[in-house]
Amino acid sequence: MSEKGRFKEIKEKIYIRRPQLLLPGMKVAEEYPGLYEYANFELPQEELFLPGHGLCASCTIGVIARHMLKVLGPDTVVVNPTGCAEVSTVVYPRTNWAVPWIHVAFGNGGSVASGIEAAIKVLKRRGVIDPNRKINVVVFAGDGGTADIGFQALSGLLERGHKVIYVMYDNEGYMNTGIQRSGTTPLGASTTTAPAGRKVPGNVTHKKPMAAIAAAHGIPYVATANPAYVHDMVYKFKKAAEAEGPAFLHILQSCTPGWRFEPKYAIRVLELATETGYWVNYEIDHGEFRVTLPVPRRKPVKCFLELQGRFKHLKPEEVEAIQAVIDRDVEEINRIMGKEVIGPVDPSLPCITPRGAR
Ligand SMILES: Cc1ncc(C[n+]2csc(CCOP(=O)(O)OP(=O)(O)O)c2C)c(N)n1
Ligand code: SF4
Ligand SMILES: [Mg+2]
Repeated sequence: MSEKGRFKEIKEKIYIRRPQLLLPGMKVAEEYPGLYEYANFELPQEELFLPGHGLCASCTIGVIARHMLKVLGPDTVVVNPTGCAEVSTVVYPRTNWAVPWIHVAFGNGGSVASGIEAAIKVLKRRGVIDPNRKINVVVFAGDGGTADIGFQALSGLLERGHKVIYVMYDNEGYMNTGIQRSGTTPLGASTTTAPAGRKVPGNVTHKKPMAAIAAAHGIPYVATANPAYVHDMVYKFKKAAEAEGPAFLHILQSCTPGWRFEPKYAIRVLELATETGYWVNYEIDHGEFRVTLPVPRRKPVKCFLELQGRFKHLKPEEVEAIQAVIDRDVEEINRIMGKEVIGPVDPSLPCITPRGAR
């Protein structure tokens, strides 16, 4: 990356090399014209993620959980390490999950899900459960519970090949405990443990590329998703459920108090993440890489950053440095795809596209 402003000043002290976003030698998928036809199925009316939860106004964890269960259905066991999703949905004696649900510690989601999947297999073999019954086992975990403390449990699950869908909802920090930095907090974001100050421009590390790390385990299905694009996200839940082994979904999730935007912008800010190329929606299906939401012309990343209080302290040259990181990621993706799937920055695009104008 091009280090500028305070990023440059602290370079000697802090490790800020950008990690690999994608795997070297990644194979590009054949064109798949049926992509959206595949996702064009009726979602059931039935709600399995029930209203009445305690998530903040406009928290997009609810959008993810609700659609996940609409696709996976009632025969789903949810393993939920502690985090916002857990503390806000299961306050004794009530629950918002109309499916079997188990609370686990902060770091052991992968291990508990592995055990449940293995137990279901044994019970099927012994005839206690109908062997033809399809039961989904899902880990629904935050970025802290996945990229940090839950990392080894996740890696074990992936290397052993358990048929588990691992959903990491990524609000880019430990939000439930007061907005601490995590391994997926982006460069330049101010958090309570990576505060912006006169010398330090907020977080000085790059976002851990969890999808690439999961894909490096050689599992059948990996994807990134964004709840502002529900159609794409739903398609990926379906693909994950159909995978013959582990599936890992890295889903960006906007957090009102952690990212500091007005609640009405919860979906807007997620749209801007994709429209600016900050977040690229892709899948790695049996090792084949495909961008599922191409962006012909990009908005400048400042559109995404400006909407959020956690980036308010950044100087123009630091915003430029973040833009340079994104430009390089986009270049890498286009190089692997062998064509331009994410277009150049077009400064004439308005940051906020009026509703109905797209
Ligand atoms: C071993 C351990 N350390 C710390 C905690 C306190 N704790 C609970 S949830 C959490 C952060 C969760 O972050 P994340 O997984 O990103 O979920 P989010 O709150 O952002 O939804 C922490 C630090 C804990 N429960 N267990
Ligand atoms: S703190 Fe953030 S992630 Fe947690 S419930 Fe509120 S909006 Fe959702
Ligand atoms: Mg988090």
